[in-house]
Amino acid sequence: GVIVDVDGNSLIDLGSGIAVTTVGNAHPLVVERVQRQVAELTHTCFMVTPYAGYVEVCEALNRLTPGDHAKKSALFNSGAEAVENAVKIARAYTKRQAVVVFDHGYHGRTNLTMALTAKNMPYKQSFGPFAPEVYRMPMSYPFRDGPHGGAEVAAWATTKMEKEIGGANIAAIIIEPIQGEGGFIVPAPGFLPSLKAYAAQHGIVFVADEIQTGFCRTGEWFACEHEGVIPDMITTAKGIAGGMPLAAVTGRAEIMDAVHAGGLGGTYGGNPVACAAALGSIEAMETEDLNARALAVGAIMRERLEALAAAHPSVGNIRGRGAMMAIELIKPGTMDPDPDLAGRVAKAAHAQGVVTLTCGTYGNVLRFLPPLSIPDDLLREGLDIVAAGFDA
Ligand code: PLZ
Repeated sequence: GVIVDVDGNSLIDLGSGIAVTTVGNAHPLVVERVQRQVAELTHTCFMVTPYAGYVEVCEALNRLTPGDHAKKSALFNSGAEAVENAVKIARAYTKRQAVVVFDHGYHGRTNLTMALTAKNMPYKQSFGPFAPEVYRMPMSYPFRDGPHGGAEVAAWATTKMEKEIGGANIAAIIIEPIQGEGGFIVPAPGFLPSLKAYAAQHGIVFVADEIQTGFCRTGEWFACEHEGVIPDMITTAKGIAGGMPLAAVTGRAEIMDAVHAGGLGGTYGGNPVACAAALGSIEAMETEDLNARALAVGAIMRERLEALAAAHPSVGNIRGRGAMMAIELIKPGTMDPDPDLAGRVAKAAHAQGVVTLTCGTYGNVLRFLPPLSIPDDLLREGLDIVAAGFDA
């Protein structure tokens, strides 16, 4: 929970390296497995000479992801690479090309994932042209939508899909169950299940991008479980491996098997050391019941953030689930975003020893995603320092 910088300053970590160190930095179970693995074997390409660690991570993913259908997994190096591969697999399976994404969505910085990502600056500006056959639909954003239910907003999106693309041409619908970089936007209840139902009706692969929300962050293994949604495919990364680079695509076996042999891969994907770290992280999550811990961390954050909102009308909205909480800042009495205030508070908190992250399409959201190993008193201290930043 504490980062010490080169000058010896201690910083309370409320960002986890962008949702990565969920089990904490250098968790003993991760360190022990990584050290053992690195002394034994650092690399052999899985496509040439397979090894047990890769298979064990895939088995864990198939077991932990929602749904009891037959599943298969493939491992990659980064979240963006996992999302790219999810698109490749969905296209091969459906023999269709169109990919649907949403306003405020974030899926990575490679060429295809830039196209999937909504926000121009800083992710896309000057970097085009972007990949074709990507269609962006309205997202349920309760704070800014007004009083529209999830099913109603989903109907706007599915009608637009039907009219502008045609359901029979859509390979995949890709959505973050809670949007990350886009502003920790939790869609209204019913939005995700309605999209999933539309996908099922039209033979579209429903892909949950759980790269930021996954692995106990929200108090469930995966955020789509809060609404009982079972995705056809799920992308994971970040929290999966306690800080080592690893990502995965897990999907229905018949979808994953649609790709020809040799069609997916890469030199390093599922590197043995990263797999050892993942097995250690997953063991920590299971033995320490980190889903329960995420809910406890979330309750502390919500209480502190509610007190903050009561004192500061610039806090327009508190939202999130479990240990993934955010506040959206506005100019009091309006709905106008206040990115300047978000930046100033983040800077003040940093100067006083707390790492926070900003996010949001309008840059006006402060997000809190501490490591789940953070002690309660340190978390409270960190949030008090953030509150002092508002007072200042
Ligand atoms: N999908 C939902 O959150 C990564 C990146 C921040 P990579 N988000 C943090 C930045 O400024 O680059 C992310 C995500 C979701 C995909 C990705 C991409 O994962 O491992 O960064 O490629």
